[in-house]
This record gives sequence, structure tokens and C-alpha cells, in this order.
Amino acid sequence: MHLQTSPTSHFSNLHNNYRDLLYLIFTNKHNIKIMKEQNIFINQIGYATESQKFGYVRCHKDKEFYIKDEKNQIVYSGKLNAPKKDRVAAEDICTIDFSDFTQKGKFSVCVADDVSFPFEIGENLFSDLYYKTLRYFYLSRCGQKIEDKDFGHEPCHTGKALIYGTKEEIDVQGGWHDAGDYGRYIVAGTKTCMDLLLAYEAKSSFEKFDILDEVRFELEWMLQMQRPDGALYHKISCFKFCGFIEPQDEKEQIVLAPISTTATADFAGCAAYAHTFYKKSDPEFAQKLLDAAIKAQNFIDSNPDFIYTNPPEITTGGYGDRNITDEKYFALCSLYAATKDKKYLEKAIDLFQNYQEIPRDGTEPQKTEMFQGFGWGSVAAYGTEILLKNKELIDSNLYQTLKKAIIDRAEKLLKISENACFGTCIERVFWGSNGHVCDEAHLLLLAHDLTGKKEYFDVAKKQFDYILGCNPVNYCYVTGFGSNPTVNPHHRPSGALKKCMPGMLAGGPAAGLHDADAKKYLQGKSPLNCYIDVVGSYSTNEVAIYWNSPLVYVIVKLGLV
Ligand code: G3I
Ligand code: 9MR
Ligand code: ZN
Repeated sequence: MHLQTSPTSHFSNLHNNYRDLLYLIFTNKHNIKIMKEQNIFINQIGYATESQKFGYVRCHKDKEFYIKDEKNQIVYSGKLNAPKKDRVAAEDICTIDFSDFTQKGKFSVCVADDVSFPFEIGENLFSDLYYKTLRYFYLSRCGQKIEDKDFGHEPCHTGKALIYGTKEEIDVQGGWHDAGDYGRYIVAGTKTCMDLLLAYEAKSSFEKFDILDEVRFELEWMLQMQRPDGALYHKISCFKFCGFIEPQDEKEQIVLAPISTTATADFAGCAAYAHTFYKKSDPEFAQKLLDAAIKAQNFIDSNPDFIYTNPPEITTGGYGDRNITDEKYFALCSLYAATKDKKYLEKAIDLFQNYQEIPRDGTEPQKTEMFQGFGWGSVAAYGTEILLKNKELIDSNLYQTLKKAIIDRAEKLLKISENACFGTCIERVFWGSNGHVCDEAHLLLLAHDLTGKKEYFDVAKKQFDYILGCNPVNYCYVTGFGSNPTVNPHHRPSGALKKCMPGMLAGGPAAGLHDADAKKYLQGKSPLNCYIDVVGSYSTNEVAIYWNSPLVYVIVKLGLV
């Protein structure tokens, strides 16, 4: 049987816009790949030999599936499980389980005359994926000459930064470009550093990439973003987004945006945690990080809250967040672990026990459980994870309370996954959903560490499979990998150079249809189908350092490298 080799497209996304489809075919305006719609979804890189192996089939009258090798020989057969239909995929999807098939090689799944993309079964299938998702951080470095045959460039954004609202300019260099744009944001960078350091803690040896060196590049920049009084500037960028040019070609004035409590708290939490990783190799740098973290916390303790919103002249990314208790909690947990000073723990416990949240409609804060998340705007789980890792520093009641908070969330995610067409554990599909999928996998893997319960690990693996092809749009969402990868990311270096940087996780489906292309092509689609692989769709097809970082964590914690 001829394996899928023809180019691929998004008929499944467009056929209900016949006019657009004709326009697209004749102009192929967005260079969307033309593919016969696939009905079988697999991890487009493959499966480790002894791992669980699930695939998904758009419901079929046939109840048998076959696995064929490269010689087109049937090497395995099995039955489609009963169909499931959930709210986010909103169609009947059958799961197939071929976990007990452990023959190494290249295969495809067949159901009647449908054929999946090819995939591999074997060992060490993901080391290139791991390397390239890490390399993306180096390639995103600001302010230094980048050595790379495809994406190398001279230093960018080396000019002095104007402090917003003043005439003062200071020198702030380095840090990673945030995403498809060239802004540098503390809230995004701290989450990214936490994920990478937690991944490093799980696996420090990876000869091809020095995670600690890469994270240090971001930390050195963050230290420059701290004011003398301890507060952190929220971000540094130009006043507005530039066009799709290379970073070194953006010459507009750089501005330091006003301070924020979220940036200051996130920095305190991240720097206090990070300092332990550099104690041996560079005690002076480690101490600098800890001192800066303490200074940031002192600012928070002695000042009112600064809720960030963009000033009118600055229209780059906002990372606004009215609920700032989780950031304060993260900072306090991390500072307690770093200093053993009980004053931090007491405050952290108080915030945890008396947590209130401002609802989305902005009405009065409601007393509720502190949400244990790893998202850029919901970071409490980093604080909880740090305390749980320092079991000897907290009493057993607190340990059990915090452990229960994680396990309760993990149990909820198991339930969602159980009833989900593609085994996903997200109920809402919003901007950056692929990053959210990886963050939820992080939580499941933490729960697995705490309990050894296999189901948590297995469902985390399903999130990884979802990212790499087990999804209704049949995409491998990491650029440069799989038979049908994201090829048109909203990413200025790729757009300017007209070549797609590999190893970047696309933000993925977003039901909010926030950009013009999403509105044009995705009306009426189910949430998980609200993805379009075009450069303009920044709400579904951008990339971001803090979507790559939880993927790095998941690859390590699934034991895939
Ligand atoms: O959390 C709520 C959820 O409770 C609710 O159900 C859902 C309904 O749509 O909305 C969720 O909030 C969304 C939030 O992302 C989730 O993280 C907001 O609607 C959505 O507007 C928000 O979008 C953010 C976007 O900037 C616009 O502010 C993305 O998270 C964030 O990743 C993105 O970040 C941009 C930077 O600003 C600029 N650099 C690129 C970067 C990535 O696109
Ligand atoms: O490229 C910008 C992307 O990084 C942001 O996430 C997005 C939302 O803030 O905005 C993108 O910039 C677009 C701007 O918002 C509207 N004009 C077109 C810009 C490029 O797509
Ligand atoms: Zn730069």
C-alpha cells in the first residue's frame, strides 16, 4: 500500500468554505499543503518500543485495524475501541491500542483503505526533537551574534533602553525573544526558566546542549531588568511590533515598560530557585540571584500592588494578570526553600489558605482553592512543587495538604482524558493551548512522582502523542518533525528568511478566533479544529519560549531521552 507521500492540505479545515477553497487551490496563497484528509491519527515521530501506543481513528464502519511494515506486510491487527465524542473535538473518534506491538521498524496503521502517516517503533526516537526544541532557545537569544547556518545573525537590539515615562536611558542586554515577536517579557521568561531547570533537575546529562548555560543567559538579562528598589520592569520591547524582519533589522527605540508585581514576584520565585543550580559552578552568580530575589520580595512587602497594563504608547504583548496571589505564593515558597527563613513560609501558607480570586468578569474576589497551574498567568504549582521537593522543610500536615492539591487536580485531568476523543485533558481550548496541554502533562508527571500511580504517567504520554499527531487536524505541531508538521509559524525570523526554524511548538488551536485568519478560516470549527497553519494566525500558529519549555520538561520526564 502506498504510504502517504503526497503533500498535505487543510481541506478538512476549509471544505465548508468552498469559495475560499477554490481561491486557495488556484493561488495556494498561504502555501497550505494539499493532503487527502486523513482519518487515522498517530504520533508522527513514533513510539518507544515498550511504551503505550495509542492511535485514533475518525469513526469507521470497519472495526479492524492493521499495522503494515515498510514492505506492506500486515504485522499486527486489532480492534477499534468504541467511539467517544467530547466537546473539544466534537466528533466520533475510536481509539486503537497497539501497546503490545513491540517490533522495531517503520510502520503505518490501516483501516479499510485509509492509511496513517508512517511512524517508527524503537529506541531513542526523540533525541533530535529534544535537541531542536532546546536549540530554539539559543536561536532566540537577543543582543548577541548567533552562529547558525540558517538562522545566524549579528547582535540585535543593542541600543540603550528608554525607561518609560522618563528621559533616562539604560543599557539592558540579552534575554530570549519571547515568541514570534522580539519582545522580552519577565513573566514569560521566568516560567520558561522554571520548566527548563525542572527538566535539568530530572536529567542533567545531555551532551549536545547545556541547559544551565542557556538559562543563565536569560537570568543575566533578568538581573538587568531589576530597578535599584527591587522592582522588575514588566518587559523590554519596541513601542510596537515590527514587521516580519530579522531581529537585527529592528532599529526602533527600545523601551522599558513600567514595573509590575507579577514580574517582580515571578522573578523572585525563579531567581531564588535558580540560584541553587549555580552554587557549585559560580557561587558569586548564585548569591547575586538570591540577593536579587530577596530584594524583589522586599519591594513587594513594602509597596502596593502594581497590576500591569500597557501604557497607550506601547502596543506589544501585555501578559496582563489581575490575579497576582499565585505569583506572590510562588515567590514565597521559593524563597523559603532557598533561605529556610520561616517568615516566607508563613506568608505562603496564609496566601494558600485564604486564597481569593477575581473572576473573569472583574466582580468581587471570591474565596476559592488556589488553582495549581504552570501557565504564564497561573504559577502556583511551581511554588507547591518546590515545597513538595523540600519535604524535610515543611511539616507533614502541610506536605499532605499540598500533595492533595496536586493529586486532586491530577484526578480531574484523568477524568477529562478518559472521556476525551484524543485523550486530551484540556476542557477549554484557548490561545497557547498546546503549551497548556504540556503544562497539564507537567502536573500529571508531578503527581506520578508523588504517588507512582501509572495512570498519571500514561495520560501525560497521551498529551505528548496529541502534540505530535494524535489530533483532529493531523498535525505534528512541532516544526520540522513528522509527516505533516507546522510549516508556516507566526515567527518573524522564519518569515523574514522564508525558512521554517525547526523545533518550535506551535501555539495550537484557539477557539477564541482572535486573529483575522482564524476568523476567516475557522468559523464553526470545533475547538480542537480551530488551528490554521498560516503565518498570519498568531493566535493559533505563533511559537513561544514558554510553550517549548514545558515540552522539554515532558520529553525528559517521560523518559524519552
Ligand atoms: O485563561 C482564560 C480561560 O479561563 C478562558 O476560558 C479563556 C476563554 O478564551 O481565555 C483564557 O485566557 C486567555 C489567555 O491567553 C490564556 O492564557 C485569553 O483569552 C487570551 O487573550 C490570552 O492570550 C494571550 C495573548 O498573548 C494575548 O494577550 C496568550 O495567552 C499569550 O500567550 C500571548 O502572548 C503573546 C505575547 O503577548 C506577545 N508575544 C507572543 C506571545 C504568544 O502569542
Ligand atoms: O506578531 C504579534 C504577535 O507576537 C502577538 O502575539 C500578536 C498579539 O499581540 O500580535 C502580533 O502582531 C500583529 C498585531 O497584533 C496586529 N497587526 C499585525 C501584527 C503581526 O501579525
Ligand atoms: Zn533582539
